[in-house]
Amino acid sequence: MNFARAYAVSAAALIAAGVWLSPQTAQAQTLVWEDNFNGPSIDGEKWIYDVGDGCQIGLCGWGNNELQYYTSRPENARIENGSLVIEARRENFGSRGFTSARLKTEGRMHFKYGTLEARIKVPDLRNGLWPAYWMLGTTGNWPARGEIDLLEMGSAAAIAANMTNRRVGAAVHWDYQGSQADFGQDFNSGSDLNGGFHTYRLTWDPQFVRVSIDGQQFFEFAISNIEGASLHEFHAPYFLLLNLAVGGSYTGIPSADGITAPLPGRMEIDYIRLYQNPGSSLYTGANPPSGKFGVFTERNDMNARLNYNGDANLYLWNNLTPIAASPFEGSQLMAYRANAGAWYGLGVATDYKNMSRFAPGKLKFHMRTTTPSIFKIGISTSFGDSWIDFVNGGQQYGLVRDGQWHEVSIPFSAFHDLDLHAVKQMFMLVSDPPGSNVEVFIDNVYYQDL
Ligand SMILES: [Ca+2]
Ligand SMILES: [Ca+2]
Repeated sequence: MNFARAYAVSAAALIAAGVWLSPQTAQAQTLVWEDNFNGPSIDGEKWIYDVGDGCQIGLCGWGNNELQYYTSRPENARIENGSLVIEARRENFGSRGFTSARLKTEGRMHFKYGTLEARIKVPDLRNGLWPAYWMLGTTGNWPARGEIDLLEMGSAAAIAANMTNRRVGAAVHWDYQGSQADFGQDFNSGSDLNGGFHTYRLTWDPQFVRVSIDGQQFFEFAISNIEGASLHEFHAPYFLLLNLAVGGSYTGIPSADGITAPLPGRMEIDYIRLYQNPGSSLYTGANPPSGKFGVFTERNDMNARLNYNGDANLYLWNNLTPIAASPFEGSQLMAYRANAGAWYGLGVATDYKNMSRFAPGKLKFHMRTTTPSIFKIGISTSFGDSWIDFVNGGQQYGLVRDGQWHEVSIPFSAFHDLDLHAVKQMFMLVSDPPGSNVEVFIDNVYYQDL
């Protein structure tokens, strides 16, 4: 109610200032991205999975004590009758008693500002199912990356109020002076929301984040006080997530015997459509590079390369001291000493890069070292980290540990679970603690597409 009054005041002020935006203006937004889920299978150009129970990234239960194991199997996520189906099942899998799926557009579709409309059907949630249609910021650590929840159902409070299938929550989470800040509002429907499709709309502009169901707005959050309320998170790009969790802190159900919802339970998404105005931002990984892509090289035969004055950074993570040495080519190289007894590592981080055209090709670099220790070379993507182990005496991909420069050439097909559509760290090196001090030199790092 207070929001209705506030809205009337601001509308009057806008009219007085002569900047009232007519509904026609709002409708003039352009459709810039959509998935109608009408194809034969889930579109890997638009979606990637989070797989597992979260423990593999140190976040068991995905930070919420969720009970399910997320898979990328069709049992848990598939296209059916023109909808994306996410199915939660009762089955033992990877030490968990339930399976489900979580899909995201990370590295495939990021946007800032716009109108996002989705048509979604939730299953009978009673009790313990937790469907979520939400967004995370593309940069930084939670909560400083920002989170916008557009649909969550099955909360402990809704269960207690006997509103499990009728209450929808929307919320935002951000960082305020180093602490987590939250704001949420609910919609209580007069009838059950499961069993039928409903339309959820986000309208996001530099002033407000608003969410409606079937045209009825129930969430509004003012974001224009960027400095005062520390709201930078809501003026940066986000990606989408869809999942159907089982149990967990939101539901207040911490163990399998509390899950009484009929299973399998299916969350269905008919479509998601994004409309934007000029000046909004959209990333879809369009026009990906090919040929040779320079990661750390000065050679002039690259088709494109990282810009270390732009979005690329070389990070020394641990136990690496720069030393003077001659490069393999050009004027720069990675040249470091690592002390005995401690792990060492470095990484080249960038904004997301669509490197999918390099899938049939190779990661190439020159390396010079005498270390007998085990080290690994990795790439970090929206699907996680992927590593190739270099064990002395094992597969060396061209490296000889004789203190001379050698070209190392690793087929991308040798990396497991590599999501080249969304690369975040293009080159990583990590070593077990060496037995004695070592020197490591790397230069001429690039991706080649065949
Ligand atoms: Ca559809
Ligand atoms: Ca160089």
